[in-house]
Amino acid sequence: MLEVLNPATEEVVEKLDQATEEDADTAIARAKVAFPKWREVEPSDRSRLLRRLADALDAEKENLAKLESKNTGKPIGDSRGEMGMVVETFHYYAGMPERLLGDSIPVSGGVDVTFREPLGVVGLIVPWNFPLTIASWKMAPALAAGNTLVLKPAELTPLTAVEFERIARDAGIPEGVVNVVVGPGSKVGQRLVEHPDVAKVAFTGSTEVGKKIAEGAAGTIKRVTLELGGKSANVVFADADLEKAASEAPVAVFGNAGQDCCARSRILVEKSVFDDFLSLMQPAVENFKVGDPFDDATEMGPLISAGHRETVSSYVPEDAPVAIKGEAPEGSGFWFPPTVLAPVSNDDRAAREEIFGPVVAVIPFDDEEDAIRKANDTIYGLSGSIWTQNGARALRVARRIETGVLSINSNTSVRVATPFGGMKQSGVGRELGPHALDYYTEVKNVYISTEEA
Ligand code: TAP
Repeated sequence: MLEVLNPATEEVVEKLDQATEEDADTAIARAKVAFPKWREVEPSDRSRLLRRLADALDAEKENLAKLESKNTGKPIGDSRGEMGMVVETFHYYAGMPERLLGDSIPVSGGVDVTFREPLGVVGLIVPWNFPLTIASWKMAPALAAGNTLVLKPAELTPLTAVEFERIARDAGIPEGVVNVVVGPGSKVGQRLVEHPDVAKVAFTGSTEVGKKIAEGAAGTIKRVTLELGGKSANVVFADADLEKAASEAPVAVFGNAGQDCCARSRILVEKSVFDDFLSLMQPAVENFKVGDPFDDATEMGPLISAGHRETVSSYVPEDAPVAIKGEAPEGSGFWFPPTVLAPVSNDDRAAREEIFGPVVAVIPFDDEEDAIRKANDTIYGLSGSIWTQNGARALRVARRIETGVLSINSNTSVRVATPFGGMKQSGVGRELGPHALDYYTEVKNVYISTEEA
C-alpha cells in the first residue's frame, strides 16, 4: 500500500494500491487494443472530445488545485494557475487534429505526399514538482495526434493523475485510451521504457534517470523525449532596470520552493552593480512569504520530502557564504528558508549542481564575454533570463547562450503556444506549441506515379 503524504503537515492524505510490472503490462495491453479505434476517430470528433475533456477539467479545476496543493505543498494560488494551464493546454491541442498537415512535393514522374501518423501506445513518466501540468503537456498532444497512452505519475504525487483518469472517462474519452498506473519508477516506469508494445516514452525528471530511460529505450529503438534538469542563469547587466531585476529574482528561484527545472538558480551580476543588486534583492527575499499552502498570501510552501530537504541542506554547510536568508515555519512539514549565497564562484558545487530547492548562487562577471562564458559553463541548457536595456545586446547574448528557452527582461519560461525544452544535458525534444506534435507523430512519405499506365 502506497501512503501519500502532505509535505506541509507530514500527514497521510491517501492510501493507494501500488501497481506492479504486471499492472503496467495490463495497462499497455488496454492501450494497444484502444489504439486502432482512437486513431480512426474523425479528426473533428477527436477535437470535440478533447474540448469536452478541457471543459470537464475546467469545471473541476478548483478541486484539482486543492488536491495538488495538499499533495505537493505548493501555494494554492500556484496550483490554481497550474490547473488553468492544464485546461488551456487541452483547449490548445483540441484544435490540432484537423491541423496535422502534410506536404505535397513535386518529384520526377509523380508526386510525393506526406502524412503525420500517430505512433501507437505512448508511455508518459512525470515527476512530482508540477504533477498534472507536466502530464498535460504530454497527454494533450499525444491524444490529439491519435495515440493512446499510459501515464505513470511520481509515487510522491499521484493524486491528480488518478483524478484525471476518472475525468477523462466521464468526459467520454473511449475505454483504454487514457490509462494511469501508480507504481515505482524503477519497476513500473522501467517496464514502460522496455516494453515492445510502447512506441515512445516521454519523460520529465532528473538527468540521472533520463540517462537510464535513454539506455532502456535503446533495446526497442523507442522514440524518446526527455525534459531533464537545469541550472539556468539569470544574467543581469549594469544597464538593466536593476530594481525590477532584483525584486523579481527571488520568485524566479524560490517559486515552487525552487523545485522547478527552470529555476534561475544562478544569478550572474555585472561586477560594478553586484553590491547594489544584492541590497535591492534583500527586502524581496526577507519578505518572501513561506508557510501554509492554503493561505492565499503564501508564496512558497515546503519541500516535497524529508529526504529532499536533507539533499538541499547539503548545499548550505556551516561555512556557506549566506548573504540573505528568509523565514520558514518550524515544526511539522519539510520547510527550508529562501537562501541567497553570495559571492559564489561558478566553479563551486552550489553553482554547478541542480539543487532543486530555494537556494540561489549569485556570481559576479566582468563583461559581456565573461557573462556568456559563465552562463554556458554548465552541463545544462534549459532556460534563463537576460536583463539589459540595450536591445542589441539582449539579442546578441540570447543567440550565444546555449539554452532551449530564454526570456529578456522577464523570468517567465512556459507558454502553451511556444516550444519548451532543453539543450545539452537538459534534454531531447520539445514540448508545447505546434512543435510537440512532431514528437507524437511519424512522417510517412507516399509516392504516387502520374505516368500513363
Ligand atoms: P526523477 O527521480 O528522475 O523521477 C521522475 C519520474 O521518473 C518519477 O515518476 C519516477 O518514479 C520515475 N523514475 C524513477 N526511476 C525510473 C526508472 N529507472 N525508469 C523509469 N522511470 C523512473 O525526478 P524527480 O526527483 O521526480 O524530479 C526532479 C527532477 O526532475 C529534477 O532534476 C528536475 O530538474 C527534473 N525536472 C525537469 C523538468 C523539465 S521540463 N526539464 C521539469 C520538472 C522536473 P517514482 O519517483 O515514482 O519512483
